[in-house]
Amino acid sequence: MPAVTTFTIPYLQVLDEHGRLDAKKDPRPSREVALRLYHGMVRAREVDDRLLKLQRQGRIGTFAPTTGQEASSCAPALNLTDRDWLVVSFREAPAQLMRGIPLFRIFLYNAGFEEGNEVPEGSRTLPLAVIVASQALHAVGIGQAMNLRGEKDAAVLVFLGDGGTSQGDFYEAINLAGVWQVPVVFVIQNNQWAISTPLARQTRAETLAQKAVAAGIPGIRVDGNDALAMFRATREALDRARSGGGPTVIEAVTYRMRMHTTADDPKRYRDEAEVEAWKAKDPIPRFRGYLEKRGWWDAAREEALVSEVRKEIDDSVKEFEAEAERLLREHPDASFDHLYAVPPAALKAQREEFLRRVRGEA
Ligand SMILES: Cc1ncc(C[n+]2csc(CCOP(=O)(O)OP(=O)(O)O)c2C)c(N)n1
Ligand SMILES: [Mg+2]
Repeated sequence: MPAVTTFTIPYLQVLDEHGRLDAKKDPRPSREVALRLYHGMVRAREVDDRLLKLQRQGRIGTFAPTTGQEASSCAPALNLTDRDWLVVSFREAPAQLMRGIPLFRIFLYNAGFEEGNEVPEGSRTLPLAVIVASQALHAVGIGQAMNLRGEKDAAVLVFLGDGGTSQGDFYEAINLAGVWQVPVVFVIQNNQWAISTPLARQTRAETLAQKAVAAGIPGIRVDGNDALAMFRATREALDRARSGGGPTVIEAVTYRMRMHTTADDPKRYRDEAEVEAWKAKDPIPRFRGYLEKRGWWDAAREEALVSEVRKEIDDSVKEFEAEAERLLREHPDASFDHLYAVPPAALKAQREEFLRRVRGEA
């Protein structure tokens, strides 16, 4: 039978696991841009380490670690202009930080304060979405609003997970993205796991990128632990989106090195040998090797960067704890606020009792 159609899914890798550069594919970022990217990745890793300690000390609530996913989160965000929109899920603190979300807000959010989800005035960044894949629809909505308003030279970058691609929201989003030709770049963080569900139980498809084919839009698979490949793929897709070329799906192949959230123990469902194997593909030392070969980095700079970032984190933790204390003092019953539009009597009574206890009256 003749084929009605055939398709291929390109794969982009610039720096392989051994740090070997494919010079023809090198996007050749300027020194300044490359160092900004590296700073963002190291900062995100240090923040993740601190979040885990704060959680273990009971100073924040549960959070979703990002270790291992720094290249696939930071590099796309680095390519955004102030006119572009950023739409994130719960595991994109590296992208949020790259975008300029103040660090203390990341801590505050993970300590359970909704104020942690506030974005700076005028920033085209959405509060993070916890409802898996819902944000893909929000991104397409923003993209279509841009189309209707005739807004040019701006794009939307949206992140979702491998598990998110099994949601109806994702298929609806990419389908309409194709029909409407919205300026949206979808980055699928294929970190191999959706809590305890491995990719093999998520889909029978060979790649997640090929899901774009059914929506009539370009799909590409990228080594998500290769900062240069992620930088190049997202830059090209965003440029195309901004110039009227429509949406793109980018599958970033990466790995969730830590637990799903701190409420979960991955040793119960995955083999530690798998985690060990992925350690060799760590995006940070791989990109550092590239910077060193270009003469842009060395041990002294590394030491200075790590101590600068740790100092910033110390200061931000103080800022977060002071802010949390103020919020609790001014509004201790905030957690009762948004449960119901019309609170049931029992909840009202609980709230009043809670407040009496806070005031030391009960
Ligand atoms: C609609 C919906 N269903 C279920 C959940 C509970 N949940 C939170 S994260 C998650 C798995 C997400 O996996 P993936 O999309 O691969 O993202 P990752 O956690 O790996 O970053 C689930 C099922 C949710 N938040 N939203
Ligand atoms: Mg996942």
